Amino acid sequence: MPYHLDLEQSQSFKQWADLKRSFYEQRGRADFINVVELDAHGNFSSSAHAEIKTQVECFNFALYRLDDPEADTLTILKNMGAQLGLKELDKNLCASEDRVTQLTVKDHGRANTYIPYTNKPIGWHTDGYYNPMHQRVLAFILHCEQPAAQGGVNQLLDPDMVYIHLREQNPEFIRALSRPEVMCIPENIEDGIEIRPQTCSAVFIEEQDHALAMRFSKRKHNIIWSNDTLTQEALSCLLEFLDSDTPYHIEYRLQAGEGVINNNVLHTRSAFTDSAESKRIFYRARYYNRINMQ
Ligand SMILES: O=C(O)CCC(=O)C(=O)O
Ligand SMILES: [Fe+2]
Repeated sequence: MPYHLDLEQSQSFKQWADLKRSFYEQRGRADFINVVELDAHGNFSSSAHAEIKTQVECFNFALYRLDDPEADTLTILKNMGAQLGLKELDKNLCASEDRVTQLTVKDHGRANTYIPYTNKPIGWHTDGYYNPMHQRVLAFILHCEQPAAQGGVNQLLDPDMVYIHLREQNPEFIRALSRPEVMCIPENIEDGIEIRPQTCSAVFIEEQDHALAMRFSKRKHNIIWSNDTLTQEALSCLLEFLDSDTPYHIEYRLQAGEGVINNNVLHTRSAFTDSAESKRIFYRARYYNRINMQ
């Protein structure tokens, strides 16, 4: 069976690349601000269900807005996760018991050494790029309970479009970045105790049903890349694409009650400033499976 991620199948790849581009041509960047409306509890109406399903199939993400949310955010996120076919939540080092992380500026404890808990910008990454392979983060929901007074804008980029760009530049870039040891994250040791073992992985990983997943971070600190010429060239090409502006780079500033449902797309966050009235409160729920809607 020919399929688009097989490097020997240039015809299937071309058809898929053209189809993906056509989705973005039909939608247009400006249209992404037309987010899917949900009720206060995050229940999907049948039209919202169909809309989210289509958008996730085309772009790997969908933006939503809750109508005047009242229930607590954890309950809403779990409700949405269930409707998206998302099951197992990721156990994060800093997540609370129920594995949904609240992201706010925290100024004490271990958390303050992790950039997400500061007001600093975060560069291009997919979530959980350091997780062990059996706990790959394949989807997450990022939800805004309250935006910052200023800044805190997210950019989103569908990994499929990154793959297409790299493969069109040089299919060998894909081969290099699909090697299972191309990117290594050293073990995490705190107070002499290993809290995470070293993990090596590919950047591009083929999941079930030929879905593409990506593990990546632009951070230089604590990532050891293969230093062969091909990998280094592929990385330069990837970084150049990420830092460029294409029709696939979607920028959005989430407002209170809004969020993004996604198959772990690449994303960034700009720096922000909190005020007493508007302290940025975001939630992040990570899952080990992809969005799966009937
Ligand atoms: O705060 C945000 O907008 C995004 C945070 C993020 O990407 C992360 O914590 O992985
Ligand atoms: Fe993230």
